[in-house]
Amino acid sequence: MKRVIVYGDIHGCLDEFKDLREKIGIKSGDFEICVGDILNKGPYLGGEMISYLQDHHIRSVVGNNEAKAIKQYKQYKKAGEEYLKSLRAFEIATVLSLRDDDFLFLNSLPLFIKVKNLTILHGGLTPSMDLENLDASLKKEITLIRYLNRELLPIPWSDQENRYKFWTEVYDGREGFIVSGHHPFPKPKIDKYAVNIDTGCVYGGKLTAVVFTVKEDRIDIKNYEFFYKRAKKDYWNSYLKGEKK
Ligand SMILES: [Mn+2]
Repeated sequence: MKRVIVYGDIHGCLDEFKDLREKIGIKSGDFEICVGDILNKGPYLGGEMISYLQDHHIRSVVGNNEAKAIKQYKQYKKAGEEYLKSLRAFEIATVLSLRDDDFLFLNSLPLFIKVKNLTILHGGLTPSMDLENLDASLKKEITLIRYLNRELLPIPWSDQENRYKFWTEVYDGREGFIVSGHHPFPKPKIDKYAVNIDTGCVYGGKLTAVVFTVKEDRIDIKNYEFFYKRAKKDYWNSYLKGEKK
């Protein structure tokens, strides 16, 4: 392993993802990992995204959108067509694009991946969470955490008023240097022990990758490099306009 390359939230933006990989110049010996939310909201379907990752040996952690697709696929298999009526158009498209094999792939995605002194996860951590000993009830939280309140507890996305700090600002490095996604910022959010690389490609922003080099069996977390690919359009807002009609 010579380089570790981590990709931000792709959300079905496969064209941008391919372009970004080309820009980086992927070669054998590179270890590629996604921060999750590979599917939903964007132009390419879940099944297509999974095939691409598998064909290119790209790994991923689970994002909240994968967790949702897993749940919806299970329900669909149990209750049939009738269940789909309760879903939004993009969710139906995702569910119908999945084969049983894809479902198994989604189900196998880990909550986090540790590569030496580097950790990849989708959302975030609170100061009291221990990744190796997570209570079952907290597992979902890892994919959802963004801002914390004054007690350093996670708050829902909608609770703007009680936002005290973004979780990366209080993270102390105990789980290694973390690369995460889930909350889009205009550019990567860089803190002492973590970097968030969701730059909102599906919302017309850009897709970000961060590239680390491996030196003497350690990952050099002081000298990483970002690569970007601008989104061709604001896919999600185009979708929302169509949904309203
Ligand atoms: Mn997410």
